[in-house]
Amino acid sequence: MARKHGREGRGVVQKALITGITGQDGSYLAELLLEQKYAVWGVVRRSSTSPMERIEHILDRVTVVQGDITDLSSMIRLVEEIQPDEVYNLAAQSFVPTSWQQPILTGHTTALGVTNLLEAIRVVNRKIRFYQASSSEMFGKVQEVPQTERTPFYPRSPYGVAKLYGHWITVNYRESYGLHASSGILFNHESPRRGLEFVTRKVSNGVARIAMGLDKKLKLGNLDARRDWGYAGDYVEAMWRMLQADSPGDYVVATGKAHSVRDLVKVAFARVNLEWERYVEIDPRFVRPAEVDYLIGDSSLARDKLGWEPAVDFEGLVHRMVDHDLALLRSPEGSRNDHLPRIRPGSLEEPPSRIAPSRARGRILS
Ligand code: NAP
Ligand code: G4F
Repeated sequence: MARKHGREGRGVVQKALITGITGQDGSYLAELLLEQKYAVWGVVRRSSTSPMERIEHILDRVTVVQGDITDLSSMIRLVEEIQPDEVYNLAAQSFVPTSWQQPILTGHTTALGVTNLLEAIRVVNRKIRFYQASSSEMFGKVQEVPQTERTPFYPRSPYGVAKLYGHWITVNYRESYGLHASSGILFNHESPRRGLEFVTRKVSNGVARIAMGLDKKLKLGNLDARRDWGYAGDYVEAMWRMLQADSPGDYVVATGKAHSVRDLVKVAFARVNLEWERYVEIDPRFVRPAEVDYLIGDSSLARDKLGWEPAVDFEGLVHRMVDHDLALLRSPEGSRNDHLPRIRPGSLEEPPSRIAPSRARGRILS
């Protein structure tokens, strides 16, 4: 049975530690926990530029602490100092194409990083509740439609393989040490805060730029891939609910509806009354070495046991994102700076796939 509210109602302020607080999900989760009257700490890694864009509006209400998920000593230090009631591990190298370019870094961060945090909890206080951000990418070449908690995994990228390690080590620490450690197998979830390299935001931003006359074309990869896309604001609530349940578990979190990248493009261009066929071009640089063709989740368990359900549907999500990017470009900052926001050719969204060796040589595939 899920607790409906944090323990603040019982006179004790709950303490939460979030890794990945500067990311899309971290920012929404921090907002949710603040609403629930938690004291929130967020782990931020040292950088020469500020990564605080998504949490600037709540910086006065969260405590930012320095650490890196790949560094066990900083994880132990933070857990020891803060003594959180709940730890949410959202930190990861989360962009699938980058995982082919930096497979070892992806393994250190997205896989072994999970063990660092679990070790910190095991050593410091086994009563701390733990959430692991697992992923539908673990289903990869899907063995069953729709995917449930019992569907066998078949990852198709170094990222998917790393997430699978993170998933199983969470299950293992639960079973080995009795930790309240839960794994949310979340399907794709998006928002206006999504990174520009992911396809939904690339499309919403591209459509807004074309509607404003700033770009002429939008270059994409595989339009046939299908995803079960939901809204990030809805999905962080499922994370929280998992840690309020009496016992830990694994939960698929999904809308149960799949759409193709082509559908996404159609809905996004229709929002600004443009015909997508005139603007979209296929660019083989964005086709992946191994694709995940079709993800669709069955979240019956999360609905039954956690009382969770999504509120925003696919069209609502795409409209929200396109409207946001249009407003951003029309804002004083956007109209002054043609560079805002824009994905530059040769930027991190390009996978190394299908690039002929002669072209790849001498290029920085960052
Ligand atoms: P995101 O926007 O890419 O955020 C990733 C976060 O991890 C950022 O705050 C990043 O910090 C931090 N990070 C990366 N490497 C780190 C390190 N070595 N030490 C500490 N922090 C580090 O990802 P998201 O979309 O919010 O997703 C959150 C989590 O859910 C990720 O684990 C992702 O793999 C997983 N997930 C996401 C989805 C989805 O559809 N969004 C679906 C399933 C699972 P910087 O700001 O410094 O880069
Ligand atoms: O938006 P994407 O890059 O997301 P992807 O690979 O599904 O991964 C996201 O969801 C996972 C959950 O399943 C998370 F675990 C992961 O961290 C991340 O948040 O690509 C979605 C689909 C792919 O099939 C891709 O091939 O869109 C296709 N696509 C087509 N053209 C493109 C493009 N993707 C990107 N990024 N850029 C394109 O130009």
